[in-house]
Amino acid sequence: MKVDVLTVFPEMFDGPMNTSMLAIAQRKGLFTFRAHNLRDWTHDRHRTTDDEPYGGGQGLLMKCEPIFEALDELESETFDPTPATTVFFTPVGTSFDQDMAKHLSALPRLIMVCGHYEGFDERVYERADLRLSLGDYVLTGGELAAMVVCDAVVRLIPGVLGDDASALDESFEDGLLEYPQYTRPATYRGLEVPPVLLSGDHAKIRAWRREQAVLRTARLRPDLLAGATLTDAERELVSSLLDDETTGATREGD
Ligand code: JFH
Repeated sequence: MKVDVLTVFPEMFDGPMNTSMLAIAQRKGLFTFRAHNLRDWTHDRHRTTDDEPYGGGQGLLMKCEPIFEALDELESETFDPTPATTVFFTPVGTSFDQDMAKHLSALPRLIMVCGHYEGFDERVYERADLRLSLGDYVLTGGELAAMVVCDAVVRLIPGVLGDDASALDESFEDGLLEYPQYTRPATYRGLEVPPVLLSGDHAKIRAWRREQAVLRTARLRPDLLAGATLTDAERELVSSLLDDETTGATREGD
């Protein structure tokens, strides 16, 4: 996968893109990343990328011209006929999630456009295949969102992790949260690892993990239960947990 980013702060990408998994993916040749300075597509002495909004109002907007010209150039690169998917980051875009990460990880080439100030002149969206947001909060620009999306997408490219990340993730995709996990030591500051995990009884461990995943989802993310497939016994377990919590009772082991 090739990722090109357009930004007025290309240096923001240096740390994340050259660290850990994203660096390894590039070294393995599974992922190519380039950050381009939008100011390289300006023509004035001050290399202006922003201007005041027509009709008045607070703040500045990203101008059309540098963005259109940069996209003209990147999309027409003759050494790379791979069609690009152009993504704009904006607080009013579709919320990024794991399904979108999977969708993007299968694409050959992404161009991500990061704005600053109060966002873009509306006409830039003529060039958008996708408008993405991370969630319902306002960042100062699209750069951090682009890095989050790169991170989530690149780990799904086959060969990037030791294991196939998407295969590994799928084993958890029963609509529930993950079960709790522990590593050595077995006792730390009086905190014990659940004895079943030390028992060596793999059937019992599997059953315990499933039960924990159900309980934890009911407690922390009850909204997810609607989309999960539970047995009748598991539904019982969930409703008894909810009953306990309204009466203030606790279950042994909680
Ligand atoms: C971005 C910014 C818009 C104006 C609320 C009411 C008025 C500041 C480019 C993504 C997520 C972003 C994001 C993405 C790209 C840009 C700053 C935009 C307004 C805000 C103010 C500029 C922000 N998930 N959050 N933020 N900005 N709006």
